[in-house]
This record gives sequence, C-alpha cells and structure tokens, in this order.
Amino acid sequence: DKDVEVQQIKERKPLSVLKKALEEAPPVRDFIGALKASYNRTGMPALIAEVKKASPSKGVLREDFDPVHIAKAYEKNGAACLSVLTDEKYFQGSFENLEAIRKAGVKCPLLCKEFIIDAWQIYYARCKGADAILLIAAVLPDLDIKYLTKICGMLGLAALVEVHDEREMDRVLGIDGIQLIGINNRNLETFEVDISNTKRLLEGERGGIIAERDIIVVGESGLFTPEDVSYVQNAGVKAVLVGESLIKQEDPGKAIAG
Ligand code: IGP
Repeated sequence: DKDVEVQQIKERKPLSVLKKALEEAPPVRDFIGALKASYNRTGMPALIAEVKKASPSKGVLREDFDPVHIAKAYEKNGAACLSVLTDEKYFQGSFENLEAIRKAGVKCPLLCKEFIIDAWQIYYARCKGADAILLIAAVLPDLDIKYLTKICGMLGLAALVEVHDEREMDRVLGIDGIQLIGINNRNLETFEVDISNTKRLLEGERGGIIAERDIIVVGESGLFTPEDVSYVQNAGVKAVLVGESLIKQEDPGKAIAG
C-alpha cells in the first residue's frame, strides 16, 4: 500500500502545471455563503447532499449510480451545496465525477470529499472545480490545519474542518479564522454512528465560542429522518451533510423535497 501511495505522488503533475491549469479553472463559488443563505431563507439546516457511490462499511449503495444525474436531482430539489466523493479506494469516487458535475452546469457549490493532507491536493481539487475541501482533524496536526486553511484562503476555497470528539473540537477552536466545522457522528475506527455526538460537542462553553465567532457547524453522517435533522438543529447546527439516506432512495432528489 505504501508503494501505491509513493507511486501516486510520483505521478503528480508539477505544481507549475497545476498553477497554469488554475487560471483556466471555473470560478470559485461561495460555499459558506450558500449555506447561510439557505439557512436564513428556510430556518432549517442547509443541506449538503452527498454524491456517494459506496462506503467502506456498507459497500455499493446504488447500482445505477450516475453522479451527474444525482447532482442535478439534488440541486433541483433544494440542496444548498453538494459533497462529491473523489476518493477511489474506499468510496469508489473520482475527480472525474467532480469535474463532470461542475462541467454539467450544476450551480450548487461543490465540496471535494477527499482525504487531503497536503497543498498539492488542494490545488488539484480547485483545478477540477471544487469550491470547498475537507480537512480531517483526526489525521492533521494543528500546524497542518493552519497551513492548509491558509492555502484555501489564497485560492478562495472554503475549508470544512471535521472533528469527531471533544479533543479535536478544542484543537480546532484553538485555531484562528476557522469558519466551518463539521461534526462527524461516525466513528472512523468502528464505523458506528451516534447523532448525540453532535449535541455533546456543542454543549456548554464550546457552543458559546462557536456562536460568538459565527462559525457554521455541519452535522455529518447517520442522518436518516426529519427527526434526526431536528435533533441536530436543536443541538445548534446550521447545516447537515447527508449521503446514504438520500442515495438509497429511488429518486434521490425527491427524498429532499419530502
Ligand atoms: C455522509 P452518511 O451517513 O449520510 O452517508 O454520511 C458523510 O457525512 C460521510 O460520507 C463522511 C465522510 C467523511 C466520508 C463524513 N466524513 C470523511 C469520507 C471522509
């Protein structure tokens, strides 16, 4: 596996080539602005609908998976933003999917769902049309989070910084300028989901700091019913990230409207 990773890095295009490609990349749209506008308009958490073919815990979620079709259906039915899995190994996603959705004229800002650990990947995501990227606090030292969010700022991208416990939340709240935090209800080691995770991490002093700084919190994973969404809304989130429960519906777009 290590060899494969080294090989992938060797196959990277030089940064000079990427920076040229950046000039031709489609303009960045305001991911956080779209979440806020949706929340303010509806009084409900803004929906980030995830274009997700498979997951490591559940395998393939949908046999007739067509990323562009699903993205358009999500948009038509009121998603504020989309999340597009690009990771191939665990989620059977691709950067081609991200690029295709962007090129198909979908107007919802796009989150590139990739395991990002270095600056090159951020440039690459931007070249493929991303408006936001994911940073997972569990695998990134504070200095890396600071550095990578700075790169995002330079490129105009939003950074969704994901946490799943109090320790990670406190680390992230210790970093200046963080605007968007995702609370993952799925434990990435055991794959167990527990939506009370979102509530626990927003209680007390932490909730106060988040409100004061006007940070948008996204409730992530394991949301299936309108009750689940109300539950995390009451906990303090202004946005939710939903994959599996939408993808598995016969008409993934309709599931939002209903
Ligand atoms: C969506 P769900 O349970 O609705 O399909 O979850 C999203 O939260 C999940 O795919 C996710 C994820 C991640 C995937 C959250 N954090 C990090 C890959 C990497």
